[in-house]
Amino acid sequence: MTHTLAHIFTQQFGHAPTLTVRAPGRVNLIGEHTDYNDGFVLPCAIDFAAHIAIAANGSQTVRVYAADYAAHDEFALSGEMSASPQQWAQYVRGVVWALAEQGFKLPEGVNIAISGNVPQGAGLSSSAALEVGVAKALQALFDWPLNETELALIAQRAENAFVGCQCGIMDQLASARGVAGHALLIDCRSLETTPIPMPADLAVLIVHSNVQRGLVGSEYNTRRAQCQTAAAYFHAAALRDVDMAQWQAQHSGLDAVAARRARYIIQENQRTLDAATALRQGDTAALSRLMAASHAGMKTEFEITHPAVDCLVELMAEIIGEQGGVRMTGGGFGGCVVALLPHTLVPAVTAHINAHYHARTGLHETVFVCTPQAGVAASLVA
Ligand code: GAF
Repeated sequence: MTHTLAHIFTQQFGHAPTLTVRAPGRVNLIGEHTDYNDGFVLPCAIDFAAHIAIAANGSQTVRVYAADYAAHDEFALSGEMSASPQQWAQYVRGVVWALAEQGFKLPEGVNIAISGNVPQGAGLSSSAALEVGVAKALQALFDWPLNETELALIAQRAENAFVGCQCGIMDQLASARGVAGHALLIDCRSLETTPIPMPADLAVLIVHSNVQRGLVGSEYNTRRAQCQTAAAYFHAAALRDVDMAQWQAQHSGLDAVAARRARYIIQENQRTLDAATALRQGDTAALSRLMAASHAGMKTEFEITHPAVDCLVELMAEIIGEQGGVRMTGGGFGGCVVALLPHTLVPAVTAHINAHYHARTGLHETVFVCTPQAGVAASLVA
């Protein structure tokens, strides 16, 4: 992909790129909507990625070519950064804006070509991959002293303040700091990441419901506001600081919806820590219970699933049983389901979905088997 993109870059701009970057998407195994509550998440970077090719251009203009859309964007380095009507371009502009805000102003214009294969609107972080990829490309090109965690924070700032989605830090950190063959337990308060080896006998199966979802303009920001209301009610900095004993003792004065949302977050945080332990120990029965409880919580307490996604989870659980776990992954309201299961069960699970999912929902699933990948990396073009 990067080889082809380097070629496309040369065709577009009339010179070769200086370097290329690969920034992966992610799948979250458990710990949903816990990141912006300062809690814990357990994602891994996946085989799908955003690819960036870049070179300085000696002008005061940034020129961007999105190969997948055959679309262009162009903006000047001077003056206020304006919004683009093209959504993909917003991510690039947002990162350039967020870097400048942190004191990393581009010393000259750049030419950028981008391409990617992270399924969009699927809950696999195509936008975070693009943001982290652009941030890494600029950092590597200008040799700025920014580490992977700092790049992730800049990418998140772009998404929060420029694109307008109040996302947490999980997606950007997973893309920036993924470790091949491992899931990452992330403490979203300290930003400490602990790699947990994926047991060799377990496959990471991702099934897209093909219910499209969009984070911007979705209920995502509403959930975040409800969690903030609940944390303030409990006099806590974040819901991470509230435990079930406090919830039991004090929730009765809280609005019933916010109380449900808070209970889900408190329990999901604990499930995530427990799942990290279970993964370390290869305890698939525990993973099975924790992922099932996580899905049930997302369905009835946090109310972010979708009937077609619930149907997929039920179908997959029928075959997987206690040999692995299955749940919706990502922001919710559609998108993908993730399962951890023995490699040997993958054909039976996919056959079962194939036999029943379309009949029950009118939708066709898309199945991906992924292996946990390393995070973002830049390579000089020879
Ligand atoms: C989206 C957000 F971008 C993440 O920060 C996270 O909150 C996730 O939804 C839900 O766990 O991917």
